[in-house]
Amino acid sequence: MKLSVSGRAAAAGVVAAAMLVTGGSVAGASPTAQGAAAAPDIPVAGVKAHLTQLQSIATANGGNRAHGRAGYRASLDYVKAKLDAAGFTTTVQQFTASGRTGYNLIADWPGGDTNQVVMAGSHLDSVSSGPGINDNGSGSAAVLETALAVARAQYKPTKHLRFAWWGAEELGLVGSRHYINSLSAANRSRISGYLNFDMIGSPNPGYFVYDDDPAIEKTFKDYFTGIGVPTEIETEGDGRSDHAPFKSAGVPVGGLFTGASRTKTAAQAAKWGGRAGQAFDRCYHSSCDTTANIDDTALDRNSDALAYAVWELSE
Ligand code: DTR
Ligand code: CA
Ligand code: ZN
Ligand code: ZN
Repeated sequence: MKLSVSGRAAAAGVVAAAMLVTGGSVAGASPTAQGAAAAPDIPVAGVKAHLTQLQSIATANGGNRAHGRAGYRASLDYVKAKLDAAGFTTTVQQFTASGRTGYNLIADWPGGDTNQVVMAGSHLDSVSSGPGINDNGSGSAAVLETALAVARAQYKPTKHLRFAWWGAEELGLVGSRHYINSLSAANRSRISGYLNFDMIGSPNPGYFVYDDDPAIEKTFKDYFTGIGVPTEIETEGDGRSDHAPFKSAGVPVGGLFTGASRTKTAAQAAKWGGRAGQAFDRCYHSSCDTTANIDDTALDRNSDALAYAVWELSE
């Protein structure tokens, strides 16, 4: 069942009305050499403020934000309220998994060519054993803050921007698969790319770029080259996060990852810093995946890379 309520339209009691995007320049962005608008810096303090809220939600709801639990729905309501207030058209998509009701949150930025949809998404659910701040509050908060940056800039890209927060990823990519399977073939073909962000603030971080679509991979690698940070190809996750259902449907995909339970090598520590011989995230799927389980530099760099890619791929 789909409930479509837009922020402004909700205030007027009208469901899912498209909003007129007022004119005006793209504030807060400077043109690049090609004349296109450049992405603004994403304030890591803003991203961390969302993580603090998600931590509070978990603490108030049995210590987790898992599918089918109160903490998940409270997390979704928090993200949706921010997006409605910023002028997005939001849709809550409902599904059932393991006998419990799950929800995806989809947020469309009005305007742009809806035959060319650029999507950025992350799963919002945690495991039941902890608050899931790195996995995956980090991706969810970065996608949210980037969407809010689009609104702050009143960005008017050529392509249509859509942001998504998935339910029940930890049960096996259930929410994202429900979304892609619910689209008509025509609407699936309108998605020109899907960018996935699942664990992008690991406390002993690596900088991994998905190598699925070459153009998307290059976009991310160009960003990291520009800030002098070496990257590696992400090899742990084929099929292990929400980009997989999109890839299976023929949508070009990409994304970023800072590592989970695998161990950082000495060579990786030499180029990235951190602790060789230790896991990238020793609190993966554990109760210690709290706001203390985040590397701020990794979260900042990946949030800025996310915004860079959204601007570059949608102009
Ligand atoms: N499946 C994710 C964690 C994960 C493990 N490997 C990768 C690679 C790329 C993205 C995510 C992951 C989870 O536990 O949510
Ligand atoms: Ca930043
Ligand atoms: Zn997980
Ligand atoms: Zn995850």
